Amino acid sequence: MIVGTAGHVDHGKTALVRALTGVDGDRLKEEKARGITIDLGFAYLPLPDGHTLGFIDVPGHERFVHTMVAGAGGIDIALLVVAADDGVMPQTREHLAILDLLGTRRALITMTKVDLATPERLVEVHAEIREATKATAFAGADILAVSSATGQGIDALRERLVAEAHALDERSDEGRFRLAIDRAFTLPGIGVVVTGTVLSGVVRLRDALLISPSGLPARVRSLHAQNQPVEIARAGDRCALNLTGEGISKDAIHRGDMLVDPLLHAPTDRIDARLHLLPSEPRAVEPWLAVRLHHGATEVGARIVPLEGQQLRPGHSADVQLVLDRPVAAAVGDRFVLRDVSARRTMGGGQFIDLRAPERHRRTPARQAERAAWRIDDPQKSLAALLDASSSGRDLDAFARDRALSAAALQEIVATLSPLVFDAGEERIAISDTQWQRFVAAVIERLEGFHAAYPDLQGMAREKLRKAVKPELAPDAFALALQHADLANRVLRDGAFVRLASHAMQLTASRQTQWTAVAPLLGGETRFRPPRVRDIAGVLSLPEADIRQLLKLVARMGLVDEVSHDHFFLRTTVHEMLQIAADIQARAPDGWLAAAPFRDRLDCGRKVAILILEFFDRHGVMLKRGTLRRIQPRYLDLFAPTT
Ligand SMILES: Nc1nc2c(ncn2[C@@H]2O[C@H](COP(=O)(O)OP(=O)(O)OP(=O)(O)O)[C@@H](O)[C@H]2O)c(=O)[nH]1
Ligand SMILES: [Mg+2]
Repeated sequence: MIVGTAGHVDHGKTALVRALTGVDGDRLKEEKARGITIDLGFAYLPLPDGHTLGFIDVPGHERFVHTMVAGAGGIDIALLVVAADDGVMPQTREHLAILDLLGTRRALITMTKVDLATPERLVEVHAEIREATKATAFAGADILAVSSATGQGIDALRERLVAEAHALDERSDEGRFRLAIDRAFTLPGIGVVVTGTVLSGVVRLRDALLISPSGLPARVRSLHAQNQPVEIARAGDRCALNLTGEGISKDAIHRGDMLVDPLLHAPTDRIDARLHLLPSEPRAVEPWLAVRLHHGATEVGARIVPLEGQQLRPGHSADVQLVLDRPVAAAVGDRFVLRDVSARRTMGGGQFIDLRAPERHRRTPARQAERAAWRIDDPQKSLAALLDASSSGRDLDAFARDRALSAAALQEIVATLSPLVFDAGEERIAISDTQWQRFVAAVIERLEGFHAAYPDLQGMAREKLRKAVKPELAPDAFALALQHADLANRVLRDGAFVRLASHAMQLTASRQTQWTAVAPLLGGETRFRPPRVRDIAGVLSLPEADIRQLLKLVARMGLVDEVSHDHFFLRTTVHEMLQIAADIQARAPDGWLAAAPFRDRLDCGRKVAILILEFFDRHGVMLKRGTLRRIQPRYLDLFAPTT
């Protein structure tokens, strides 16, 4: 069990930890000289039953509140220290507020220095403490009277802590490994050591991990939990890890970094969160207010964008977007504390909701529904709600990563919810049954609408369709979705276009009129050397572009083929030419098709004959060797009339 001290400067926190454990947490020369705590202190008290009580001793001075927040993140129980002579003071209240915001559920309150106060004073301070804690999670906590100077009450307090340790539920090891680093230093002969509290999961010797947000790889060479060498450490343990790896050095690692399972490394600088603004705040939070964000052992500048209304008033809670000065390593549900930019006061705090918050459309009802879904504690219920709320399907691995879920936990959830999953390489996109039905209906409806509006187009551009349909799937997932059995027979892909299987292209009335005029020009005697686009336009006195468009259209319908640029032949003519070529080849003694006899039979001139043969080459109908060609028999029907 990890105990964290809290309380105003000079109220006797360090002295109390020393009285309980025999260890002096004030290690620094400056701390000794000034008689105050500056950095976090650590002490361990092994118990006869094998348990170890770990203590994190924090500074009380108002200038070091950021250090107190860094220390208070991973504790199991808070030990609030109030000096009987001084009574409740500003940092007593501020530390209380911070513990409350960090979600600390257990606390013991000690009234120290009782040797310095009269019995009347003790009664007074007792009442002050009750008053100060009444609106916090520690309202009913016991208040123990102690003196580190005389030893009064120390044994009773220790026994009480031992009882608390036994009553504490084992923390679950579930989830992937995360540890908030609060110290990094080098030990001679050993190397780089980091310390911190394991927030989730387990860590073993030789594990490969990452420092986040830097992304530096590290391997665990040795491992201590509660000051004892171990092979494995788990959530709730206070660890010291000797790390090795290229680039690992004391200067490359900082307080506030996270040591994580490599799969969890995905720093973020835009987070939607639930924020509670303390009632003591002088002003409401307005958009883009600059603050200091404290999370785990890290501290970073941030700006606040209220998402419900334009302001957040003191004493109220609301969803906000936090825009960070630099990315941090975080998980959904993590607690945070906000302090003002000049680091004078604690303003409020709360919990992270969504680590991948969008910059735009962040206040829409759809986003509100997504945040509500993320906020659900139970990961299975949360994913179910997210799948229903999602307007785009949900990347399963990103979901598991942001909640630090193990592979097994994710698998179990997916097996229970059994959503449709599209395995699109990097991503596995899940979509709920309801959303899938909606998607299928939307695809069909959109294509029907498109075909009705543009009967002469072969179909809708796939990317355009993807964006027009809700839920909007990512491109890879969308391509897979169109192949799903529910759609595969009804929707066809045609190059970059998508159409309904039932759709047959039709010309509009005006196009039909044009085609009726153009078609005879392509047939008849001159069908093997038909006029080009420009010639047709001249004959009919129509714009060239119009004729080109018409011919491209009827080409898609299979009535003509563009043999070379702007030179369209009737499909029946192309078929006929291929038959002629086959006939020539059949009669040739060497079995090869030459250009000259082909030109002679078509009477189209050498240049056009070559263009026609090259057209066949492009379609793979003919194999060319030198100037000769051989027809691939299996392609003979390529231009045959469809029945
Ligand atoms: N008489 C008496 N003095 C005490 C007691 N506890 C602490 N002190 C004295 O009070 C002074 C401050 O004690 P610390 O333990 O350093 O106080 P702290 O809360 O750790 O202070 P910061 O860490 O700087 O916030 C020291 O001179 C202690 O010797 C006590 O129970 N009785
Ligand atoms: Mg101290």
